[in-house]
Amino acid sequence: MFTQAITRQPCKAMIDGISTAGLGPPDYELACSQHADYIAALEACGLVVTVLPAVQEYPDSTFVEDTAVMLPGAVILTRPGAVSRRGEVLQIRPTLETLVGEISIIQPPGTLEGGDVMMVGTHFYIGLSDRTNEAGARQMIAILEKCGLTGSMVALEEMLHLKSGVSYIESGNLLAYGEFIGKPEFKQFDTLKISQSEAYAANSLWLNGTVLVPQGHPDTAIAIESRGYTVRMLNVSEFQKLDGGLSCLSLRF
Ligand code: CIR
Repeated sequence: MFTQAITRQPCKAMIDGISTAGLGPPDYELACSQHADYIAALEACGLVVTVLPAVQEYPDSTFVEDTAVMLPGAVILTRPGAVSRRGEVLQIRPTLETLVGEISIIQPPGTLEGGDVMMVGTHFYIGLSDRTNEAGARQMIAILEKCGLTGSMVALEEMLHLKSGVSYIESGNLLAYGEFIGKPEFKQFDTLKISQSEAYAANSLWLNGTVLVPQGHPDTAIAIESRGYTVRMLNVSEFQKLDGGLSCLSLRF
């Protein structure tokens, strides 16, 4: 169960965020209103939400998930592969220091972004992507092992982050899209296959029994509901324009 989350308000500079989506620039005002709905959804799932102020210097800073990995009683500060995002880690560090005991930091030449990390109980899958390299993943696995946890690497070919295409929704259930369908690393899960037309919903978010699903992906919502979950749809269109999904907008612990 999650009890807390950290989010960061979008900044006006988000229109300059990194994007490959081809959906046009985000609307800042609409993004703020969608962000407020997102916070309300986290609260409705029982989380106490810390909302950090916008940081204009970092257009992508609302995607706090990439800056840290939350472990039980500890946190790993990342070193984003996207150079323009590295300073976001310093911005969030003081908040994490007040909330969590032990802090570890990914060191050069390692790179790691939280979007590449998927937690399944005490095991962490780490995607090797354009943003997370093997040196970063190795460092993370060493930190996990010191905490009595485990990690393993999963190579990515197509997606931005591991969790752009795969989400663990607890109880053995996994959402998977594209290159992740049928991956041997995930064969022990009961996989719910996400179709091309609903690819963006592969990044859905389990929160204490409820699954947040991006609005406009009805087949995914129905499939998740049929497995006994409560589904809550959220419109995050302005974040999708920057390649960001539901998980990217918070750190949960
Ligand atoms: C980026 O390219 O870094 C941002 N525009 C989107 C980050 C999305 N984060 C995530 O999937 N965890």
